[in-house]
Amino acid sequence: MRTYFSERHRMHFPQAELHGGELVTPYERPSRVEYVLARLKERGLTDIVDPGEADMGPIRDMSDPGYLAFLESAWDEWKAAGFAGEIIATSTPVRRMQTGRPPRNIDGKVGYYALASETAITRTTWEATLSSAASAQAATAHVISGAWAAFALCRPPGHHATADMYGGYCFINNAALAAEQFRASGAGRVAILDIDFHHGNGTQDIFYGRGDVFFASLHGAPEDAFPYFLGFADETGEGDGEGSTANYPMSPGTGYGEWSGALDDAISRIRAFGAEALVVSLGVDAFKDDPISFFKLDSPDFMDAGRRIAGLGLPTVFCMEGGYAIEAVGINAVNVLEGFEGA
Ligand code: OKP
Ligand code: ZN
Repeated sequence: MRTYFSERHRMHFPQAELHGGELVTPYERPSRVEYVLARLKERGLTDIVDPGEADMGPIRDMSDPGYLAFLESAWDEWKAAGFAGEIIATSTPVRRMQTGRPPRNIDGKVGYYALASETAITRTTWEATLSSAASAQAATAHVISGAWAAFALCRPPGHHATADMYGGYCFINNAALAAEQFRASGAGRVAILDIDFHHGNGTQDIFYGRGDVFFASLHGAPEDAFPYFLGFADETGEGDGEGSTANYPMSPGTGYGEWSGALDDAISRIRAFGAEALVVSLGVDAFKDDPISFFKLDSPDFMDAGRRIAGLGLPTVFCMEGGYAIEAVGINAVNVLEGFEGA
């Protein structure tokens, strides 16, 4: 399986994440990718290709224009306002404050477009974000042109990003771009399987009203886990999308027995849906030693999960999402790919 990966991911490396009232080195850091690359090479998966430039057309089609303009100019506006630090959201429109009017003031605009404030933006975040999207696009193009599967080693991740919000370390939704690209290439129905520990609220939101893209997510229950406000089992889609969303929220301490049962159920839902192509949001933060998560998967479990996913028999793009037990991220992510390939 070929990997698409851009060196430009390093251009997103904020100094700080707001965590527990402290500014700490972000969990989502460039070295995560180094561990994945090292493991790919160790396992002989050395077909690693630079994706080139992102195709802006599909990104514009998927995004709110004001949101894209914000991401492109946020840093310059932040500096022009005289702020010395990285961009961090402070005031967000919650409950009865939502008039849908983005402020002119950059501090206000940051809050308007943020869904969480842990994620900082720097001068070069946007360039790294586009390189991540480019990897998803190139991997999908590779599968559309006949490869059975491809791995987009995306960084920053994407599954929390909506058409008009960033946060949870995500800015542009790479998995959603891949799914739309499959649709545009002629696949009538596409499925997205999100095995990251966190609910893929952004992906869900983008496809919630659509019947052509099925979204399934296995994640920590919202009562206990970020993003806290979405990912309940009774979120099943709306309108044309009714029945095309499947959420599997699970409790602290969940191990592979229960998790793999949910995976099998999601897989059978995807089969019944009649998907012609698959996008996997490949987070490996369900791992037992992940510092910000609470499932108990072990490294061999990821290989078994890859095997089960391969049972769908679908052309597949894997998009890297989370995983913060840094030294195990490579083993766990590549285990999914090897389980898939060996199936
Ligand atoms: C992104 B992905 C620690 C909690 C921060 C954000 C988690 C984002 C996870 N400060 N909450 O889904 O792996
Ligand atoms: Zn995650």
